[in-house]
Amino acid sequence: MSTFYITTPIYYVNAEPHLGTAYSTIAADVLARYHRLKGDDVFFLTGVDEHGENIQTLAAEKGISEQDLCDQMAPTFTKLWNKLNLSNDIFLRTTSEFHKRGAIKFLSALHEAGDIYKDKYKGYYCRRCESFYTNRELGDNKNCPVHKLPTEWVEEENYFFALSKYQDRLLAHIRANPEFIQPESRRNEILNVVESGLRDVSISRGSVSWGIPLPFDQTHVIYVWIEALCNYITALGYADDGEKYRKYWPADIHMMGKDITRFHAIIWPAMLMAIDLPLPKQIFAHGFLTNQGEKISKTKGNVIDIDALIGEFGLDAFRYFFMREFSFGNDGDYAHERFVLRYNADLANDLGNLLSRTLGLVAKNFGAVPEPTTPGEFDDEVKEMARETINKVDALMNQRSLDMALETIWELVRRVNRYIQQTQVWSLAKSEETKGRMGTILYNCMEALRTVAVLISPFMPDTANRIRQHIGLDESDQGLDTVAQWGGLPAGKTIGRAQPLFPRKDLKKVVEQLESAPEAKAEKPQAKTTDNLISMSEFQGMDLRVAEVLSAERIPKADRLLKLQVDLGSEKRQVVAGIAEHYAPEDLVGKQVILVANLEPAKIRGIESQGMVLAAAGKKELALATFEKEMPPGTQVR
Ligand code: ME8
Repeated sequence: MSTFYITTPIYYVNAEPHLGTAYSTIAADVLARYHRLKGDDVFFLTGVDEHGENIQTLAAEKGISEQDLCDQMAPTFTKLWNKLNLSNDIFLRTTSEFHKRGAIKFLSALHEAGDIYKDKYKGYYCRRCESFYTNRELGDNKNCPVHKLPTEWVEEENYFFALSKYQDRLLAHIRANPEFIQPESRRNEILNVVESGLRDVSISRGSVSWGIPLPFDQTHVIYVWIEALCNYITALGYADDGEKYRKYWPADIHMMGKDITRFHAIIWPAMLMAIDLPLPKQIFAHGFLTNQGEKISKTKGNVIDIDALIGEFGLDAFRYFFMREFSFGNDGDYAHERFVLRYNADLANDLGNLLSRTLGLVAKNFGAVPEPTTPGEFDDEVKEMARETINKVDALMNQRSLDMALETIWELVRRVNRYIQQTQVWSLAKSEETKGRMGTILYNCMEALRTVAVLISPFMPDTANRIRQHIGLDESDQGLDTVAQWGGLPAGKTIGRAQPLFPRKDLKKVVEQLESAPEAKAEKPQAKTTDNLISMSEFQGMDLRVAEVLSAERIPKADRLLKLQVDLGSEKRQVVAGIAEHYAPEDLVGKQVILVANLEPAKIRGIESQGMVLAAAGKKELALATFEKEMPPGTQVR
């Protein structure tokens, strides 16, 4: 039996899980379930990353111990993962003893390999990422490439891993194994980074106490990222060379978001090379889920209420939507409208109708699964397509094209609906002569539904079971091999009408309801938590100025936008602002507003915007921030 070991990132416990972290974990769950369906011996790891400076700072702010903070936060993950019906085999916490012992063993091995040395490090550091960045990565403004906030100059004595030594071997490995880093865009990005030269990386922190002490210098803790990467082997019992470790390592796939590819595709494999351990077979980095174009994250306060979505659509529709709607590997912008449209089209119409039409006709005319006695036109085409669908889905799952795998299953669903139309099966009940044909067509529809149920089970486990029950099967025994042969559905089982699997939704009503859900209502300033705190230097990084509006005009075909020309004293700027629903252009001329003057220029609807005006923005209302007395344009706002 083949083994299949799949992992997700271990998530930081400084914030609760959200749609983004759920997305990675559901995708991993789908692959884990798919491989179980194929009969593989699967091990699926997820967990939480509990050490490091961010946790230490947050615990201090809350006035509790770091361990208490972790103990409070870890269950918020397990609770959501249970709700999402995830089938992970382990939930790893990095504060657990087996992980600590494993990380210590790993660092000792690196040390013994002679690849660790002590040095002074100077560089730009982002505290949120807990990561140093090079000038090249930062660009001119020295802002962190992930958070877009200023980094700090830090000088510190640390231990280093001789990453540069592994540059050539790594390059050769990436080149020789096209599957190693996927998708292709990420592979090219990593190839570029490695080709342009690797620098050694720091692997310890002397200034942080919340971590695992370095085995060879107890005054330092292991840098949280290095320790976190070890989780992929510590979870298997690497500390004691356990049975699982010997069975499942190397991992078949490390699944993650594109933000953390470099750690996984460069540092982790190089460290494994250093101590002669096999490398993971694949690093797969999917895209970001965004909300109005901005990455969804707890610190940005733009999360989407998962409970409200599951309450409205049901868990399986939730899992389906996120795996189907966005091309896996690319970014995807969430909108409630997209969810309702996709739900109505694919689930209520295509799949829901197929089941209810088929079962309705069977229940009314036969009362039981009919015998397929009378073959006829289109039968072979449907059978052939069902068989091909199984193979195509397998290829797509191996390419991690999860959305396309679903699309392929839905092509079959739509084909069978067309088969019902083409054969006009409902009209065949008229005479005993045609009833044999009717039974055969309906049998084929049920048999196709049996195949569909197995194929969708990794994505929608409960729906798959419900379909199976409806067509007279029990929940067990649903491996891929059970649908390899057409005709496996036994005739004769009593069949009743189906309750609608996915009742249709009213677009307008549902969107309105979701927009008034508790998390959607929490406007950003109110959503402030301690995670949102920024340092004085981060605030000072913003250049706020008095700007006087010289002219304002509407932008054709953009109901919300106005184009403003503003006077900044020493210069004039053009700004695109989303305020057209609240201000008439003529009322703005002469108004003094606050401009974020050092924002990167952006193109909005093809028009360059050189800054941003500040406003209080509620759900329905909006008011520009102005001054209580006139000030010279260009004056700094502090
Ligand atoms: O980086 N869209 O933890 P983290 C899609 N502890 N995926 C998203 C997302 C979004 N908007 N937001 C987050 C860490 N993610 C480290 C990992 S692993 C050895 C250590 C997902 O809590 C995505 O998988 O910041 C991303 O890579 C991960 O959450 C980051 O989680």
